[in-house]
Amino acid sequence: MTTRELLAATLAAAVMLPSAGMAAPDQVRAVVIFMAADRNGDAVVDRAEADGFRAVIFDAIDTNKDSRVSPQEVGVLLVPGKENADAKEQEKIVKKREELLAKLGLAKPEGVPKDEYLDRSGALFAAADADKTGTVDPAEFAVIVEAYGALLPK
Ligand SMILES: [Ca+2]
Ligand SMILES: [Ca+2]
Repeated sequence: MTTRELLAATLAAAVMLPSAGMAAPDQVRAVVIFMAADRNGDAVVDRAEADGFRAVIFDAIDTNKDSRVSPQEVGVLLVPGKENADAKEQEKIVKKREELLAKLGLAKPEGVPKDEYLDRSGALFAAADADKTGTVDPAEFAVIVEAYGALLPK
């Protein structure tokens, strides 16, 4: 799985926010993302791994490498453009992007800088680490993927 594919999967998971009766493919996706984040393979994600993972995701989103992720950069990942889209279709795509960006907290026109995206305070990690062990296990991670996927990515 390439970073780009992983990113698309993560974002997709993020926008599916807490849905009742998570389908099997989503659970598989959560596991795949977990395995990618768990660099040393000890079956838990520690803070350094979580930060590293977010940095990888950030770099993949930041296609123009200006150290900010703009609504445009995220938008095309969330809702790919269509070739030969008529005005009405184009409007739909734009609307859908705006909706999802707002949901993910990435709608700021000036973009989100890397330090903000990386969550230096570790608030997201702390929230994910429900049992306060300092590590995130697959069950805790699944909650993040389900609820905050983009914040992993943010
Ligand atoms: Ca680990
Ligand atoms: Ca950028």
